[in-house]
Amino acid sequence: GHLEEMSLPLFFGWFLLSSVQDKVRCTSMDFVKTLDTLEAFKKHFIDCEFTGKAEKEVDLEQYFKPTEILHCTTKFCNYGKKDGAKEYAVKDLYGSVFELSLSALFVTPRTVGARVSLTEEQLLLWPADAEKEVEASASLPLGSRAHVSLGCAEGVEPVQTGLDLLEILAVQQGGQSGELVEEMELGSLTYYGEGRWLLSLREPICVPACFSSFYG
Ligand code: 2AM
Repeated sequence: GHLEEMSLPLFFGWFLLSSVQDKVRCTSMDFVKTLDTLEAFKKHFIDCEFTGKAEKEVDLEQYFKPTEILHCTTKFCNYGKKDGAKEYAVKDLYGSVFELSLSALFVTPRTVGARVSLTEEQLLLWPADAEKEVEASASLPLGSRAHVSLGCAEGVEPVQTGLDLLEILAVQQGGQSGELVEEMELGSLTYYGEGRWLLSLREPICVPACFSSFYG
């Protein structure tokens, strides 16, 4: 009945503990600020029409609206309406704290996010169809979509962050290596065309995160 359906959350995921949220926000803000100062970024920025207005300068800090609760979605259930929501049986690990490894930061004209590299144990919580929902990424390894959404441009839905990551990984897998733009303090910055940038972190950022759910 109606009540039963309501007992499923909007989504399950790993929620970054509040003690590390600020650190991750600061790191990504620094990255975005640095990107904004690079000549290569300004050049491509105009090419790809980040804003739709080629001439206009953009302040990336203003451009992306920050995500409220930093987390890595595992299963999007949509209160039970999503396929497989009921079968997502994860009760025994509910409330456990895991250590997530953030291995890259990425920016596109739509979103900014952090890639999460999942361990074997964490992959047990990863839905088998997460990558298959997107045609271009169907052959990517399980867990490729795992990310923490850090911000979205005005009018962009949060689901877009994972789709943007999958697009970048599909370009990588397709044998296009991207254009190495710069060795930065945090790692190497690569441009994948169409306004897509990925900073591969030299040292992954490890953050504790609680496996739980969000009802909203
Ligand atoms: P996110 O994982 O990139 O942040 C509520 O909207 C949360 O569920 C957000 O965290 C959002 O994106 C995620 N989400 C929304 N729709 C989704 C979908 N169709 N598939 C997977 N995750 C989704």
